[in-house]
Amino acid sequence: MEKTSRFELEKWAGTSDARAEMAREVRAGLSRAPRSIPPKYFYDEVGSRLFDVICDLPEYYLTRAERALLERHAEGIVERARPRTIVEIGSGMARKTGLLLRALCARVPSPTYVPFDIAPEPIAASARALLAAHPTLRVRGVVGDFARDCSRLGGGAHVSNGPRLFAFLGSTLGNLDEREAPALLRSLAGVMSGHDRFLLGVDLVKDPRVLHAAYNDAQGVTAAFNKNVLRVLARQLDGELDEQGFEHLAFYDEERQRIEMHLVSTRAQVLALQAADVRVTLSEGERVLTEISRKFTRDSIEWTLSLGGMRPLEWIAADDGAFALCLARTARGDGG
Ligand code: AVJ
Repeated sequence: MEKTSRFELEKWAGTSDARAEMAREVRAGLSRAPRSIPPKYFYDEVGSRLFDVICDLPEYYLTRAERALLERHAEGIVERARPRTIVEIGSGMARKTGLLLRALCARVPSPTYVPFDIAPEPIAASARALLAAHPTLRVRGVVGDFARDCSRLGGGAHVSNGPRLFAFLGSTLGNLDEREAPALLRSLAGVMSGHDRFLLGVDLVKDPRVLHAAYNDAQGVTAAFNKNVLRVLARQLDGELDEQGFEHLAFYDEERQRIEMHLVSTRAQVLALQAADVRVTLSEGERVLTEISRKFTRDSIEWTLSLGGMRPLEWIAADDGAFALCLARTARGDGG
């Protein structure tokens, strides 16, 4: 009997530093104008569960649109990219990765999946299901912050004996602004060989009413998801925050081609987080930006990729133009 474990988990984010870093980031965001909270802190256990519910909402078309594209194209993508390993940036619950992994496992004898996420729980939970479904698969999870740790995917055992497909799905790129998105792509391009490929899933510019509805669902799940970040901060950073004192606000900015999600203070109040040394006075109606969710066109994504040192190879859009997958490679000339 072979005893080697098919599941390993490596932590690149030390838990004690993680809290200090959260305190620093939250303090910085809340003291700047406009005030903001980094969106990665939405995803505690409750937040991850709420996001799961969002993915199934009738208004939130993104997950279904991307899944439909992968159902149709995963095999072709894997056939052309020829990976031995799939690295998923911001893997979360890996809701749609199974489609790529099925194609991978059908092609290569010892396939590897590297889920990379800020939290260990979703990695472990999704790995269990994927390992059961794919008997030859090996999972080597990494807990880290993709905005900081991607360059480490270039080290040691991570440069495996074959091409890798880096997947960045779910339009998570949309959370990053015009400076952050190219910076992340550059850090990925820096660890990619000429044989590696990058698969990006992005939400597209469309009728503002459709976008508005996707972030203002009738059941109020998105509102609850937005407000939950207050509980995360209160718990992690020793604060007292009254959810009642805030309202959910999400709107589409047509000029900037992005959804902005805010928490609006319903009254004058002090937002105090002892462990982060935060004491901020919010006036009635004052907004705290909790997330941007950028919407792209083929042009704007190709421009973003080029700023990030990547060259687009293939554009696969849904027939109704709701969502797209883009396959790319590093713009450097080596190999591939
Ligand atoms: C996971 C960042 C892609 O921006 O649509 C869903 C998060 N926020 N509803 C998105 C989210 C509000 C989602 N991403």
